[in-house]
Amino acid sequence: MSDLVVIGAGGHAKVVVATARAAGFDVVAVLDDDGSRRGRAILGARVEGTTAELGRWPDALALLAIGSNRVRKELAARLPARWATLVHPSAVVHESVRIGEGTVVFAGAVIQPDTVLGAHVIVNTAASIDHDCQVGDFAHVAPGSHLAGGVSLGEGAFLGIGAKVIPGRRVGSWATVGAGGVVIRDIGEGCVAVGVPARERGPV
Ligand code: JB2
Repeated sequence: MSDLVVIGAGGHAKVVVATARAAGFDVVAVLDDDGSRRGRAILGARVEGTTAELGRWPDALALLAIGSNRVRKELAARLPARWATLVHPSAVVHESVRIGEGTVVFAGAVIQPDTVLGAHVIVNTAASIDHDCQVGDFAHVAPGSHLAGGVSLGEGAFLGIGAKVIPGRRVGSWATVGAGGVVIRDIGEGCVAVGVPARERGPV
């Protein structure tokens, strides 16, 4: 059993702790830079301090359990950690799929052959990613979202809950697709797209 330090003590961390335990990790500490959270617990795992204290667990792997794609990017660049990769045992991930460090795949997700997931990606509950997709670092595919084959998500892209992307389309870096949106045309870098079909509302 590997030791894991979970960074972040909010709602996303709760699911990360549950996933980590299901995947056989021992969650030895939770850290949060909001000092007021010290002493609280996430599913029984104590908030021991801030990320400045990461060195207290030199042999543990770590996982950024913060929903904000930009905050995960900032912390990944700054913190001297060895990152875990978590896959819930109920997820179906083809053996050809490549998964970057720090990435989490939650319960019920399905990932099909030859898809590549970058680093610190979130594949949330019951999302599906079909064959030959490319998912950039720090992207987040929210619960119940579906990517058809050959879709590409840029770095930090966010697909809201229940969003869908038809085959071969690209969602640009740091773009957002609103909940339930259906992407049938490429979405530009940094754009917000909403609706069915999803239409761009311009940069954030
Ligand atoms: O700038 C920051 C920062 N901003 C927020 N730097 C650092 N180091 N940490 C930051 N945080 C941390 O993110 C907070 O201290 C806290 O630990 C966490 C925010 O918690 P919250 O419960 O608000 O959100 P979350 O990121 O855990 O979960 C969101 O994203 C998930 C994917 C929620 O929307 C969930 O419902 C969602 N499932």
